Amino acid sequence: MDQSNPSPATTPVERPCVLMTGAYPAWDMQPLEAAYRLTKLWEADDRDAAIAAVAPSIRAIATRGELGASRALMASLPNLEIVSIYGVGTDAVDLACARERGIRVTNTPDVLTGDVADIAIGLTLAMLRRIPAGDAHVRSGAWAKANMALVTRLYGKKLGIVGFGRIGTTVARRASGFDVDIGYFDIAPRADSPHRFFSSLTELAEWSDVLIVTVAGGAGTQRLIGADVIAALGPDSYLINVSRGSTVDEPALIAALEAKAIAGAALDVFWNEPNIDPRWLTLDNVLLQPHHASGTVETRQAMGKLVRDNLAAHFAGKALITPVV
Ligand code: 8YV
Repeated sequence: MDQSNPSPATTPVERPCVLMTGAYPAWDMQPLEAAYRLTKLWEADDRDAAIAAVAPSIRAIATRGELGASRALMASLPNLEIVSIYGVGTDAVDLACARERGIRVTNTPDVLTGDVADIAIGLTLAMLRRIPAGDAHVRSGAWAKANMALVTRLYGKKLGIVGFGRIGTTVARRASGFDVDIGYFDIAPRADSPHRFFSSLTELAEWSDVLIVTVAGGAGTQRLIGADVIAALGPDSYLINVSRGSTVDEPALIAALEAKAIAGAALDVFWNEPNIDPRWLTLDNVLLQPHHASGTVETRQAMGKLVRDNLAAHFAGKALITPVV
């Protein structure tokens, strides 16, 4: 057989160029390396120079929820076709810019809902029952000298949920097993929910012993949990945030915690992550997590697969699996 003219099937196909804003786990990086030519921004000493060197060839951005893709980044990539987010939040991607340019955007909804709801419940229990303080009490040897101070119970309490979408409704389902009263705030009541709807966030905060924030981040929810809502919670109530740091007025929350104007706050998300306000570290009535609500092996594997499947669908000319734009 004549080998001089390889058949089209054996002609190497040029791998599309993908810009990655941040690292994914090794189990994603390997298949991504195999399918695409990757530019890894986190490895670049000079980020702008690294982008400029490959800009015309980049057809996709693979990003993470908190890293997103700004208008400036997209503007520097003239042949960008798709932004695929490893995360459900789209707030860090300039969706208006994507729409203007016909750039597709995908995210990873559903696969992380259960984990985020789990951490909301976990943070609530850990905060009210002071589980980290109990651990410290045992480790420090303080237990031999005195019993730990008494804490407060979860069951029987009033639990308010801000944002009653996928994550909020799943938190409600989880919380139902803890014998709590559940209320929620959203733009409209949900006909399929037995729980009490509040059209006023301040009224929900006044009613709640624990207020769990699950609402999506973005311009529309920026500082939604403001000084008024925090004041309405009062000195015996707790705030739990698993949404975005941007949804809470941080200076107002820190001031309320310092003054013991609310009982405590458990937070997975912050402004300026991961370089958070140092005042958080000085407070004894907070429980801090490193934006890790979706950080289980199972969920991160599912998120990575969904990013890869969306990119593969796009480059195969097929329908996107979880399109945002
Ligand atoms: C992830 C998130 O922590 O889903 C989101 O919007 O912020 C998180 O699940 C993040 O995207 C992983 O980097």
